[in-house]
Amino acid sequence: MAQKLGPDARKAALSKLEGWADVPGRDAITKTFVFKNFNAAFGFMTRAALVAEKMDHHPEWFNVYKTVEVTLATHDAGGVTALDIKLAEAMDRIAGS
Ligand code: H2B
Repeated sequence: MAQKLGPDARKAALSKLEGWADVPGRDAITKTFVFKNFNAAFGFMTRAALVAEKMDHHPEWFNVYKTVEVTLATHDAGGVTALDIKLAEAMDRIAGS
């Protein structure tokens, strides 16, 4: 099972990610993506969902119109693991393409 990242590894990983931040009061990371319209937001979610399913690692997310709020944590580990960093990187790639 994936292990929770220690404080140093967590900090290093977060510093390499653009726009991701710690969730206050919870061991998780979050980012709010804003797209140009609902179609772009839902396209992002569709593509990210396919990656998540392939990874067997799933986001918590909330969509309103063109905004998608994402929270990532590894539920089995009770915190942020390398899997969350990997999914965050994939989401950034998808959102940027
Ligand atoms: N997604 C996330 N974010 N955390 C998990 O711990 C997790 C998951 N566990 N997706 C997976 C599914 C697990 O329940 C299955 C059985 O592999």
